[in-house]
Amino acid sequence: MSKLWISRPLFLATIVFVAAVVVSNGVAQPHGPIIVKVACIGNSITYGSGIQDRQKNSYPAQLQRMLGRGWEVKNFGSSGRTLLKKGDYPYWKEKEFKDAKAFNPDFVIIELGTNDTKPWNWKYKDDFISDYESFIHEFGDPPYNPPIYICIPVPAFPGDWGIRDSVIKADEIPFIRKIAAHTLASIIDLYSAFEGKPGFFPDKVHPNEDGAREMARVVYNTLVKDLRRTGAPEPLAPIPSVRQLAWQDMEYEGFFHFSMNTFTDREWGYGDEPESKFNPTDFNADEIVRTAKDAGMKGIVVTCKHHDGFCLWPSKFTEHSVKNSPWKSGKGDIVAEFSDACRKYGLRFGVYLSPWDRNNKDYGKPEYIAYYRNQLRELLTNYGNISEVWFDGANGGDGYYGGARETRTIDRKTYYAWKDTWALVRKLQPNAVMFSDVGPDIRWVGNESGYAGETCWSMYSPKGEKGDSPAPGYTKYDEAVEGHRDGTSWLPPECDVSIRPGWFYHASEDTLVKSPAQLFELYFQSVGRNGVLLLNVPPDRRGRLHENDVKALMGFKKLMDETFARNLAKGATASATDVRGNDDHFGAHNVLDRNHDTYWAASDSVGSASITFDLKQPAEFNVIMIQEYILLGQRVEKFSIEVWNDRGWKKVADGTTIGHKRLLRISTVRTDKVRLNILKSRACPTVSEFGLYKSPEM
Ligand code: FUL
Ligand code: CA
Repeated sequence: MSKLWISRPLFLATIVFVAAVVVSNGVAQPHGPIIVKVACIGNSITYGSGIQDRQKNSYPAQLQRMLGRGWEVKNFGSSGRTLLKKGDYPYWKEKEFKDAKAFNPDFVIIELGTNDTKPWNWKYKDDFISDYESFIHEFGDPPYNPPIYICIPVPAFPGDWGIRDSVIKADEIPFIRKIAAHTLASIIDLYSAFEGKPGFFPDKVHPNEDGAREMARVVYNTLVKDLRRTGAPEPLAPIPSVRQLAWQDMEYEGFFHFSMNTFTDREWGYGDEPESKFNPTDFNADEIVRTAKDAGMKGIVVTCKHHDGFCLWPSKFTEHSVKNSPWKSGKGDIVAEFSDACRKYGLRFGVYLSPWDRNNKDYGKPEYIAYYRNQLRELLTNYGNISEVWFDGANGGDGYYGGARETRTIDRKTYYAWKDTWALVRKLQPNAVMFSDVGPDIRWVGNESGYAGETCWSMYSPKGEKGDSPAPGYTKYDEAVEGHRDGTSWLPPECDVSIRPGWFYHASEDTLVKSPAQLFELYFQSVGRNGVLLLNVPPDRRGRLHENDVKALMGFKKLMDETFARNLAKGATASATDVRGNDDHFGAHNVLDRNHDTYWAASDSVGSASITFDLKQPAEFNVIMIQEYILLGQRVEKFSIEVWNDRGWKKVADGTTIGHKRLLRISTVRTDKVRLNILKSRACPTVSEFGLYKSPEM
């Protein structure tokens, strides 16, 4: 996020203006023409396999003719290539890839994915999204510099290349939509453009000359349409990164505290517990992760090592792990079983590796940092995609420390050299978000009760306890609950809380499991206040979730389903007191299209505006949902909701911040008109979605 921001439309408009001048003059400018460069990246379809005279007739060549002078379109197609790094012929390794980057394009068009559908490639489909996002990142900070266009592949007509239309339809299309949402890349839909038109594909896969012209036309139309679009709001820094957005979209994830403490009935082990105590009788990661998924969680975080230093995987660097336990005769690996199950069920997988280690003899000395990083390296290289790394803030104190049995304190600011540890994570798992009291991606919300502030900014500038520079375990964490309106970093809050009083399983707490209604309330106080809910459900000594906990999770899920199944604003008409540039692209209808990537925006000078919803018929609701288009920054700081009754507008709710999502509960009202008033905003407001719901009586 270090680059200077220039808004995409401004950037495009500048280019187009320049291009138009160049085109209309038709002659070289005094200083030589400014050329707008388009890189066409792709497989054989872009290359032009099977096209007669491909130099002239491939789609990039035809696009060049359509755009005319002032543009330079270059073909970087390479036959048979995959987007997947682990595919048989990854585009990543080609000279064309290097050349395309060196070309320094102003626009990038990516047409890849067709060869990825072959069964031997698609077995790596779990990597598709992250590989694609990394691919886009190779061109700089998306999407502004340069704008990226990603193509939904052309349909594959029945043939025998191993290319499968069913995969494009069922997997690639939703994946590409997700990628576009995360990266702000624009989509070019070649699939719809060619659906039911096998005539363009004599060999079932490659378009002929006419097909390539059609393709060029679709690309041309998309580019030109974008060029005409003016005036999206300038991003208001700081703004989220792709990995932060992906994390926030998850909204709800599971936390599993399971380790030595489960068997010793403790919360913090001293570090001297014998490995022989770790012995789950019926550990079942598959069932736990399936339950998490059924409960609506989109990811999980597992305590791979808690403060007592016991490792749930057979680390090479210590004897204090599952490898010396009776469980599976020392051959088991809890981390591997969890990560496999996550892959199977499509959940994100995160690791908790306690920086404090009460077992290690070197804790407090420089040697321990090397040890800690070695363990991090093991977790981040041997277990596939890791989506989150959880750095706890509890640090130093008494412990076993290899037999020393003493108290060791560390300097929280310097001991861990956090910047270097973070860099290691970035290198090994670039898509993972890192959690701690100070980020660098997401912040601890400042309490372990699972709630964010009613006012809750994604921006936060953590301070040290004495107002000096902060470190994990050394912050004024009370301030994290609300964040800072003028905070300099984008660090949205993760709200961690346990379904039971303790973080680890204790049979004595079996009757103290939070009720579905309590969990539902927490959901409103975390997800509904611009946070992510990280709900801990500790497996018991069997290594399974306790029946009472599962019951509560499912009861909570039922409440969510019943509440959010029907948006009563669906089908309403929306009209705003101000629409940016009177451009439909920013019109109020965008807040009802169930697409977070479209939004209503007001004009730059407008800090307060209203959107009125005409429901057409009276509806009863008690939940209101509002989302901001946070890709352009978090803006709104005051709003209210009014409903119409016979005598006029009546206020039913008000609030401050919105952010990713704001949920408000009110007593049930019945009306056919609702008004959202944005009363104060840091810059012109945006709203991406709005909903009205009826939750069951509790
Ligand atoms: C705290 C730890 O000390 C607790 O044991 C637990 O892991 C919780 C999530 O974080 O700082
Ligand atoms: Ca929308």
